[in-house]
This record gives sequence, structure tokens and C-alpha cells, in this order.
Amino acid sequence: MDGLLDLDHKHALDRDCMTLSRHVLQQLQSFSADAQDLSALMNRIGLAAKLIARRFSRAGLMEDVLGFTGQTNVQGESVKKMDVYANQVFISAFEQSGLVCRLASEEMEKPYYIPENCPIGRYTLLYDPVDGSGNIDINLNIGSIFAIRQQEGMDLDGDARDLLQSGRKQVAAGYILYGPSTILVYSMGRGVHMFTLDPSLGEFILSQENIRVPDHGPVYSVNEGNFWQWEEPIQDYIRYVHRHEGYTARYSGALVGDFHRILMQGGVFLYPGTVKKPEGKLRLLYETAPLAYLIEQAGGRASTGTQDLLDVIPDKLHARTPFIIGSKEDVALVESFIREHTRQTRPEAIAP
Ligand code: P6P
Repeated sequence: MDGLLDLDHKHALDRDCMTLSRHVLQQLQSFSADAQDLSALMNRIGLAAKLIARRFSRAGLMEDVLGFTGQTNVQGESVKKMDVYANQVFISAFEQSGLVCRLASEEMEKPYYIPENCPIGRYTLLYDPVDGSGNIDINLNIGSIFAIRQQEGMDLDGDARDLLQSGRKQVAAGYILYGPSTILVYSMGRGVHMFTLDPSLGEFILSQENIRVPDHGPVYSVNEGNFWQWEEPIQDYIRYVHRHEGYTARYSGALVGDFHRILMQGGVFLYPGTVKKPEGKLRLLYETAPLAYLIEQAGGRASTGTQDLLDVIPDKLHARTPFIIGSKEDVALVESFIREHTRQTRPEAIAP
């Protein structure tokens, strides 16, 4: 033996060494300054995830962690203490990083600028720091969603108009799911990859590469309590899955967990518009567009019902979209109900 490990042990060691930052460099097949920046950026997101996971894991034992702040955010939603904490974690993780000039968050009306980063840091981080915060106080799954875009132009007046572009401008996107284990799923346009936090190492270690969503799956995930608020074609789709074998309903009330199930097992998640709110509830730039980027990378689809989600151009930072995402056959089935309804009611609207 020349002092080298046998193959089994070496494979195990290599696996434990496939961290997030190393995987990014492998994905980009480069050690250039740009590649190093993106690797460092993903590593900071991993740090933010670890800090948030740590807080969640001890929330019930610490004072002043759970519950509401008494404030409402730009969305008009009651803000939880964990929302504020997690939002700040991402800001703190990127200060003095030289990587990210701006952060746009569900919790902040305007983008947050990190001036010391701006001359060099050309990236913007868009994120939902805690998605599904209603689940925090009852210890059910929650998530964080993120997208990375390159800053275009100087944004001198600080209104970040260059962010109002389609989701195809995303450089990378992903989410963290705080569940029985903490996992981080991301893509930089070369497939979808999953990392599992190894608490003994304090590292996210690659656990699954090149995830592909099945072309069809049994799950439909939607809040059926909104049934009577939906437009007719969505109601017709729900009646269809009620009457046909092979479908099962799963809905946790937290987008990241519901999406992760669809990514891994197939099926479709819907958050449609309602008569009162035709634009739906979920926000484009830091919820639906990042997940749409991932699902397309995994071989699936995301739609507003009438348009590919990644082609939507927002008119404001916190724009919302109706959301249908998952296996391509299941998304197409939902769209077929919408198209049939349009054919019957507004035939002139159907492209020849
Ligand atoms: P509803 C959580 O508040 C959230 O933003 C998503 O995580 C989730 O998918 C959705 O809203 C749930 O909304 O109306 O079904 O409670």
C-alpha cells in the first residue's frame, strides 16, 4: 500500500469534499475570477442557510424568536420575527463580500444597497427569506428562495429598473428547504443539483445531481379552499382530477416544500389567480421566476396559464403572477382547460 486510501474510502472522502463552492467551479468548468465570484456567492448563500437553519432548530427554546412583530410588510402581510431575522441574515452574509451590490427581498419595499460592494459587485440577490412563515410556529417545513441576476447599467436613482426583466435573465436560482434535513437545491443553467447540510461538518454536501422531474406525476398541489374564487377552467381541471383515477392531493401551505415534492415525484402545483386577485398571490421576481428557472432546468414547465412564466416581464419589483408549475404533461393538461375555455368564450383570442 503506497499510503493511499482504497477506492471505497476515497469515494466516500471525495463525496464529503463535494461542497457547494467546489461544485459551482465544476459546473462552470473554470477557475476564472467570475467563476470564483459565483462560487463565493453560492457559499455565502449556504452560510445564510446555515444561520437560518440554526435559528429555526432552536426557535422553541429561545426567547423572542417565534411569533409576530406587529408590523406588516410591503405585501400587506403580518411580519413574523423570523422573517425579519432571516431577511437580515442574507444582508449580513453579503456585506463586506464584494459580491452583491443590491438585495431585493419580499420583506423590503425597495432594494437594499451595499455601497462598499457596488463598484465591484455586479450581482443582485433577489430572495424570499422565509417562505411559508405560517409554518414556523408549528414546526412544519419552511423555505428560502433565491435568484441571482447581473446588474445592468448603473441604477443611479436606486429604483433597480433593470430588475424588471424576464426570468430568462437569471444567472442562477435555488431554494433552501428546512425540513427533517436542511437541503439546498440550485441551478446555474447546467442542471438542478441538491445538497444536504451535514451538521457534523457544517457543510452542504452534494446529495443528488442533475435532478429530472418526471413527465407526469400523481400529485396535484393547490389550496382547494379557494375553489369558488377560481375562474371556470381551473374549476373544470379540479373536477377532472377529482373524477379520474391516479391523482392525489398534497398541499402544505408552504411553497418550497410543495414545489420540492413536485420536483422529486412529478405532478403539478397551482396557485391560480382569483376573481378578486387575477394576478394571484405569489411574487414573480423572488418566488415564481426562480422556481420556474429550476423546473425548466429539470425538464418540466412553468406557466401563468397563458404564458411561459419565464417570459413574464414584471411592471414592478413585487409583481405577482398566477402560477402553474411541474411535470410538462400535467402543466399542459391545466393549460388545455384554459385554452378550451377561451376557445368557447373568446375564439378571437386564440392564435390561428
Ligand atoms: P394560501 C406562504 O404564505 C405562501 O406565500 C407560499 O409559501 C404558499 O404556497 C402560499 O403562500 C399559501 O397560500 O393562500 O394557500 O395559504
